[in-house]
Amino acid sequence: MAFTPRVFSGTQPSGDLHLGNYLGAIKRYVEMQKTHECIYCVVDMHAITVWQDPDNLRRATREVAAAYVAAGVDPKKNIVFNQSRVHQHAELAWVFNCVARMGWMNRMTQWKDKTAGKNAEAESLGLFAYPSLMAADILLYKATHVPVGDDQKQHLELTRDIAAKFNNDYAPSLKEQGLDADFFPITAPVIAGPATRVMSLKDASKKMSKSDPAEGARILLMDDADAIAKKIKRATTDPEPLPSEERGLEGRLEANNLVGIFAALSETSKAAVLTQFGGQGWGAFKTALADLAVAKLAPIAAETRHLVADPGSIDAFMADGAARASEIAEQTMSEVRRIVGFLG
Ligand code: AQP
Repeated sequence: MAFTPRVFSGTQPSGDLHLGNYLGAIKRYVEMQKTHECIYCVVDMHAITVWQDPDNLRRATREVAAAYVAAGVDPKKNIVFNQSRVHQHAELAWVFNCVARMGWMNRMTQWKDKTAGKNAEAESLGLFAYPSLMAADILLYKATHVPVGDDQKQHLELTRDIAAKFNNDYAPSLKEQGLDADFFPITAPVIAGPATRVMSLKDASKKMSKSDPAEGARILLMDDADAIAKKIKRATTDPEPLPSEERGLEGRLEANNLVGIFAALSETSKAAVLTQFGGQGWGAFKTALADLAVAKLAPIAAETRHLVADPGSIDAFMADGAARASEIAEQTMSEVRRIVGFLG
């Protein structure tokens, strides 16, 4: 069966949004709405896989939704909502917990990275099962495309494995129910562009992340011009000037990261950035990068602030989005209940 092209993606309200979230995900959300039917979720159920203060979670959930809209997502044309309002996400995740295998989950590098050097036994069961809920988020809407950062690639592969195993395990039931053999699509990750993995400004071997204790490692979407300029100025670099060609970035993690950020923000390629800055020192490049980052991020921050000042309007568009999402979700879930043999 040919599936209607449909985009789904989500971001956790688990901390302040940073440049990696913007370039790897939110900017792509805006681009994809031009060509696709899109569903953009604030994945609050994922956020509580690690402890969240309830008041803070409410604030962050509204702020992430506001940032989507401030960045250019249209909540009327698309569906924008918070995950917990559509209970079918949890329901399908349970079915997928029974489809996915422990071995698959154990191989997830994000789980391994997040628990490395820690007492994994003390982590929540939710953190371990997170990729199964992510598969449910996507497949509930039979999404064909998921724009994400490179760090989510393995979770997308797991989503495909879960879809394939479900379709296979329940093949006789699908036939009996008169449903297509490929009930769930084999979803394609959309990971493209010069900044699919934005790295820490302090240690370019680590990805820029919300949970990094080093504040200077990430640029926040809500940082003011001063903070952005300071963080870029203090970003770790090597002593060499910028290379003139892309292959000169090989083995130069910091240079590769900053040039990638410049290219993504200016919607050009790394090669084009190097044509402009090749042979120059870091001073001029960092000043130009700071100016560019401020020019691109400041209007989004200002609009986000404007939107969060009226939480009622954010709640209203998310309630509307959830109502529209629920219709699709219930259609899928009512079929899933029949397929697996639940009565009622
Ligand atoms: N550094 C990054 N570069 C490119 N894309 C990134 N994303 C996250 N970090 C980068 C993408 O942003 C989207 C939302 O991510 P998320 O909030 O759902 O989860 P995350 O990957 O756990 O985000 P963080 O900020 O890195 O949080 P922690 O500190 O908890 O690990 C996703 O599409 C993600 O790929």
